[in-house]
Amino acid sequence: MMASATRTFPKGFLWGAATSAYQVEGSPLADGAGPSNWHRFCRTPGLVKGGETGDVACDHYNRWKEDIGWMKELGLTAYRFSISWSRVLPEGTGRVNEKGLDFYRRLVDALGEAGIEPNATLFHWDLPAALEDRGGWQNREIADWFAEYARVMFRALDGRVRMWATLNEPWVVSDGGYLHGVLAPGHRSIFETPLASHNLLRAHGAAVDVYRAEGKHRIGIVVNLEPKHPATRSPQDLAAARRADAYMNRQFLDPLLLGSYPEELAGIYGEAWPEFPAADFDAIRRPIDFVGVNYYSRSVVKHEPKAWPVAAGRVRQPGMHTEMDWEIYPDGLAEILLWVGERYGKVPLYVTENGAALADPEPVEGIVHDPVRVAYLADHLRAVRRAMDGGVDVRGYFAWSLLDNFEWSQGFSKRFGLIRVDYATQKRTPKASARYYTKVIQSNGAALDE
Ligand code: IFM
Repeated sequence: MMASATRTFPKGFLWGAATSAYQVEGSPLADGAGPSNWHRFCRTPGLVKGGETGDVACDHYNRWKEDIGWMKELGLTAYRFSISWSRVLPEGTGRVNEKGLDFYRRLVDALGEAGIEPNATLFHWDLPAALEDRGGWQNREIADWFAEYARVMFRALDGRVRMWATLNEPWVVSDGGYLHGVLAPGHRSIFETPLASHNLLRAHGAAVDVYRAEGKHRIGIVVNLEPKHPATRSPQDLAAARRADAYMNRQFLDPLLLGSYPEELAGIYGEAWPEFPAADFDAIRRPIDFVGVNYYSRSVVKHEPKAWPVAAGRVRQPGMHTEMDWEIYPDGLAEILLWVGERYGKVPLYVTENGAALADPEPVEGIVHDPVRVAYLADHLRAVRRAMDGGVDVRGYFAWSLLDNFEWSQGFSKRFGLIRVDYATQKRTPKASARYYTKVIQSNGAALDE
């Protein structure tokens, strides 16, 4: 029967968990590191809930050995983390800080010894402040700066890292950082937004080119996607859903994999939509080895002229929502993976983030009971399996997150971890979802049917 053939995942499917540098490491200026734009953002009153910062976070910079111990205990076969650009290049370009590099060398060596595949992301939102001062993602030179940084990292780690991602969620950087100003660098300019998106994409392409010259393994990019469902079948709502899809999902994947922007963007950005040099599109559309998909929810949208600039407003659904107020909608993960496969062809996919922020209770006898997260994990993994049954080439799944951590402008108020972190003591406590994930991993997915 079909079902029994698909009970377990393919041999070699990666079972991982993810984090990012600024969210877990702490010690942002240790050992000669330079400040990042997030270091500054957090120091601007009113921008981060409770005035919290990543100064300590999960203290992973000092506790990485213990954290690898937890990864082993969970049975992870892969770990996705990001590199802090300003630890390695304190001014963003030029001088290399060997002590910063050593941190990542030690980390990937220890992961190797633990039999855990490292998956490194070069840019997960923390830009060296020195580069912010030179215009950050507004400056076209950033493609060269990023390529220089990428070369340093490939030369240092490619022997041990066999899976690289250039950027994490470029849409969030441009939308949150340049349009709405809720993330670093905190700008609010529709004129800057398409330039930021475009330079992120150019930087990605430049790093892929360097990798082809220097690297031996695989490189891709991580995007966050969500199905955009029209609230009604009215032509206005259908058009709003298409605009929302173009803005969030296709704005990045189309140029990356098809070589052009979706036509809706010119209408969305209006007079802020620039004419980009034609040659840029070849530079962006470089062959990549995989796409990482971060999935958290869908959105149901209606025509809403006041919802600037896309004129697509979210219609909150009645079902369960996480503490981020994101609807829990596992079917959307299968839908979006199938959509990527249909629209963009046979590029291998990884689910590089998926998880839920929940109001977890205090630990009882060494465990945090989080039944909603257990169900979330199981339902989303079943959705991944359905997409695979439908022919999509998914090669791994990374839960967000290994640890409770710094949720950007929400500070430490949102807990996404499989492992609870008590921020006062830095004590780690596993949640029931971590124990459940171990069962899934050990059975290579069969436990999802129990
Ligand atoms: O914490 C973030 C992560 O940095 C990027 N993807 C979404 C997560 C939850 O908001």
